[in-house]
Amino acid sequence: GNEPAPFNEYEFPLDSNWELPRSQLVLGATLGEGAFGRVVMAEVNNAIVAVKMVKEGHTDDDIASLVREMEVMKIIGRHINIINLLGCCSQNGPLYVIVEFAPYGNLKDFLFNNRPFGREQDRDNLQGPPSPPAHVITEKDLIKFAHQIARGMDYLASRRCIHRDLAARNVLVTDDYVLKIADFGLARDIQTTDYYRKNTNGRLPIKWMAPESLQEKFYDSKSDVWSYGILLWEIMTYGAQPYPTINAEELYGYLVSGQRMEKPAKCSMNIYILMRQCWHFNADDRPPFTEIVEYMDKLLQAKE
Ligand code: ACK
Repeated sequence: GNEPAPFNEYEFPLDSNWELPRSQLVLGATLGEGAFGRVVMAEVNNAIVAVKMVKEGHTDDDIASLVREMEVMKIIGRHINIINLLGCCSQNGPLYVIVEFAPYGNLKDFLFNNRPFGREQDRDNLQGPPSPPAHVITEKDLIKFAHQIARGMDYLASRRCIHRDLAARNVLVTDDYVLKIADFGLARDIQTTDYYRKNTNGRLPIKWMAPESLQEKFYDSKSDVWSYGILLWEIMTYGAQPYPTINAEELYGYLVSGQRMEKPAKCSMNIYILMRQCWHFNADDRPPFTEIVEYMDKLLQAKE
């Protein structure tokens, strides 16, 4: 029927490696909501954490994908540049998946809100004049950001994890400018996802997709490398909107014809060369994340 599901409708096997007592968890403000899930801030033993849960009106599939996401996180293991699993509450109540909290939110908004130049031209719903940036982000910081994301992706690729939606909106910012890739454990049902529909911010996720993903729904680490190239472009523009003049229907033709985004004004040629390598039409010609990490190591050493 349409009755809301009672919260102990589901039973999960107890995993004592990860289970935390519910009584230790104090739930706080909602950080955000997705299509099927909600992320809430919480406190456990004086530490701030983020808790993922399903929303009211969820389906059995929503529960199943949250469980799968948690199991993927357990299997992948820890790395500094990913949002790590901390524990769960799975018994006698709603499923809570407890992960690291990122106090500065997503990278796109973080870069945009701390632009050292105009924040007027590109904002969707800017109200009033922007306040001065709270953080000073230098060009070297931008390269360090790109480096950290490459290291996180190299780790995920080594664990056979394909992200499928790598973008600045899915990278979170924590203390000391440590970046963490989020949502890598999300089961993405590519067949049923309508990539041509705008997301809640009015953005088209297709602009991060490799040509083979657009055309054949094919994803592997090399399609993640393509998306990494778009993410590099987002970083070097402090959170601009990729291909602002191209609509969804035109994008594939634009890429097939060999056209690519131009070098952003504040981007060094070394970084632009890397972007262009990530955007090779032929996936085999794109560098693996291991090589991207080495390339960035050298760039940073040269800046010492
Ligand atoms: O883009 P945001 O500001 O950052 O809005 C989304 C929202 O919750 C739904 O995913 C935010 N969010 C997700 N995971 C975390 C986390 N671990 N720490 C802080 N915020 C998070 C995300």
